Amino acid sequence: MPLADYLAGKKRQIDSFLDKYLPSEEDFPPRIHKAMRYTLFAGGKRLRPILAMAACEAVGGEDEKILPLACSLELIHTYSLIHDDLPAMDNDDFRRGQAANHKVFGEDIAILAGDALLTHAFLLLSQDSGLEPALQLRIIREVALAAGSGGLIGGQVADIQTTNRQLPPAGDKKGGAEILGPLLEYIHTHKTGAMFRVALRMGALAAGAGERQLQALTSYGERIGLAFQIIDDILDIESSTEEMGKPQGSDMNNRKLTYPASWGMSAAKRQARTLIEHARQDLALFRERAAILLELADFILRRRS
Ligand code: GRG
Repeated sequence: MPLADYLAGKKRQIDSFLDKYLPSEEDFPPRIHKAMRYTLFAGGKRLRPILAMAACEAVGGEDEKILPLACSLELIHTYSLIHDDLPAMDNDDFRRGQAANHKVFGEDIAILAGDALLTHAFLLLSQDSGLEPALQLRIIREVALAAGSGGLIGGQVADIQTTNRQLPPAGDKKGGAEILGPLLEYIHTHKTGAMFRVALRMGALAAGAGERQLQALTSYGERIGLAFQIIDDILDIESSTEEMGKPQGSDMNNRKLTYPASWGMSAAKRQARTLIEHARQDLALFRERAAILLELADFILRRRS
């Protein structure tokens, strides 16, 4: 099946599940439910749940069985986007092609909409999934760790703390590279990578993966997660330089610590290509069952949005 059809089919399944699962816009108090749905159904790619389902298939599991668990990742991801756009964080006015949540509902409701999506994620994770309870508990713990201060939130904090800070340039003989390299890697592997990593592990664990399979999918998840973020930074710069009067990407304007800003565009592109190549190699043991994950790795490298 062509990847575009696979992605569209999975997105339909995920959207339909989330639509049935979330409180309706009319449920009291309607404003919070409208705000939660506003950003959730604004057209995200649904990559994290799709990766969880594809990992489950690669190990030989039935991906539909983990649909609810996988959807919890989209709730967490959407909460992080809503909070990231707030004036106290990245202060972005647009998200997913429409006005940011706080621009429509106000900062107070946007904060609460993010909080509610995060809370609903764990409600969903704790529903009876048909998995062995100890296994489900392990998955819930892994998601909590990935979303918490040792994962997504930790990465966001390091990102905030380095934004607009004077850091030594990468070529600095007094240790620019030594400071920048680990910091950059920490931000990327945590802010973006942690949710990709746990998506792959969730799918693998739910399908009963053995240790070698689990390690291979973990490594694949870490590599595509890092590549995804590098590509995101490259796209941010490229999309802005294409626009008149906007000479640099918003991350550059905010002086964010990114690969292209620190190492240059060509090195960043090379790095992303190498990561995807290695991620593809991680999949060798799954043979033909890895077809979709192989295509997803290429998709991450090729993506334009
Ligand atoms: C506020 C705790 C907290 C974390 C924020 C997600 C995040 C961390 C920041 C968003 C800023 C950003 C642009 C990060 C780059 C990587 C990323 C997460 C991009 C958006 O993910 P996509 O492309 O988005 O999967 P869609 O809309 O398709 O779901």
